[in-house]
Amino acid sequence: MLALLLALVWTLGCGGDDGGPDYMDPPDHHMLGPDDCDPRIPELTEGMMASGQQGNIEAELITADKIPLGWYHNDWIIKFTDKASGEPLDDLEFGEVTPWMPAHNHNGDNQFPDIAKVEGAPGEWSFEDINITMAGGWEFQINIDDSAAGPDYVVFEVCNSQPEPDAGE
Ligand SMILES: [Cu+2]
Repeated sequence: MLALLLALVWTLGCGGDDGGPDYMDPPDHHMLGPDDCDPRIPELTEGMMASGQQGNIEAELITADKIPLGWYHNDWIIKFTDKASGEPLDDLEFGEVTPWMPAHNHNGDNQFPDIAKVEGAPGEWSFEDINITMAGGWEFQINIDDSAAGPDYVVFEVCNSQPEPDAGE
């Protein structure tokens, strides 16, 4: 019964074609599973880099509690540096920060990670409870600003290729 309910919520929660790139759209929404990430979307790895779209800030995944990416709760530590100077960024301001599934245009059930500076680790920030609610391709979108480096928009593209855990797990 729970599985049926979840399937219903799932169906309602994920819209149809968003007009995005074709490879983002799985052929059948109900067939999402381990094989549905486009091969261009990488698995999560330590040391994975993401460059801000405005060229001001670089980000590196230092570590994560689940590698590869897993369902629901994920904790990451990311190091941010000024792309021009290479200096670690310890005084960042964060705008919207969210996991996002481009194929269906949804976030992780409106749950957003808790962000904190990692004490004693230059440029490193922790993101707790990144909520990954489906298998498939995800973005971790970070809107960010730094008084020296400038504003930027950093996106980590990652695949959730794991099978869904049983309810209650
Ligand atoms: Cu989805």
